[in-house]
Amino acid sequence: MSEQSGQQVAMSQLQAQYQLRIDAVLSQAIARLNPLAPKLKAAMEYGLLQGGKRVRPLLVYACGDLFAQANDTALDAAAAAVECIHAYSLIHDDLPAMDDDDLRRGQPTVHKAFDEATAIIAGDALQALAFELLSQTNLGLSAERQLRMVQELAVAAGFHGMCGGQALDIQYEGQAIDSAALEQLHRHKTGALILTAVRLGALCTPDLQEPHLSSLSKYAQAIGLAFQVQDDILDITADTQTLGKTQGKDIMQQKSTYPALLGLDGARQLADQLLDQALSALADIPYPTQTLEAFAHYIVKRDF
Ligand code: GRG
Repeated sequence: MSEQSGQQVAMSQLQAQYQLRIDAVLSQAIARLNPLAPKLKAAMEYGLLQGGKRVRPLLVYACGDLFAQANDTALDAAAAAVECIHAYSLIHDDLPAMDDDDLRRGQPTVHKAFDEATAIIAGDALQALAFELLSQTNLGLSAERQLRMVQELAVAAGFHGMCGGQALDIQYEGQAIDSAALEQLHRHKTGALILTAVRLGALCTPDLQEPHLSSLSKYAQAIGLAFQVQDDILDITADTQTLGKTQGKDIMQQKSTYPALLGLDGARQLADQLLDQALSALADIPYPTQTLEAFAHYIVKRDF
């Protein structure tokens, strides 16, 4: 087996391990909800637990596991909180008022499987659940550290992060924008939550050193943008069944994308440059970063 395929096997085993771990944590969080509103609970469970690559929780775990003193209870809470925000964003993004999509993760979207009102409330409740999980008092971190984490997640999810990016996406629909505007959009819409996943994972280590957090943030910013560049490429090159969501949606909605701006080869080159940036940021960290390196490769080479 070549060194690279050996790394890929190790990476997929680790991914499977982290996926089982986050799925168990998320299932418990849903199971703990009382039966007051069974339809809402079912819609939350459907939006949260019906597949998904779990990229963001995997980043939380991989960053936490870099450091020997990472707190596992806090890592589970942070990973679950980030995934709840992500699941809420997908449910709302698929609504008729936004992307109006019928398919997500190979299944009917939440508003199709349930109804629009339930999908809106399920998204809202998942967002609240994220903060409920991250603000639990038994995580074993100092109150100051935990407050910092709650605040980072709030900023990443809100106006200065994902919601701001979503607003830009809607604003730019049908317009040709330049690469600076496209980058700004994606650094908010998808990049902010990926950055926060990495930072929260690292912040689960009580004596984390700020220079290490800063290098990890550079890594996260590079893979966050690379994730989106690859998403744009896959919207053209992959099929609906492989993607589990409607292929060609960007073109249909006249969205600016990296392949539209740079051509497919130009977009692939950009993804490779971002991969290099991510890898060089890791070089500054004096811990074994193989998992994060493999993860950066996966983000750029993934096919769904
Ligand atoms: C509704 C406030 C609000 C925000 C929505 C993230 C987002 C903002 C919309 C998603 C639209 C989209 C398709 C963005 C492209 C990149 C992306 C986030 C893809 C979906 O994430 P994956 O690939 O999904 O990690 P899975 O299903 O694997 O969890």
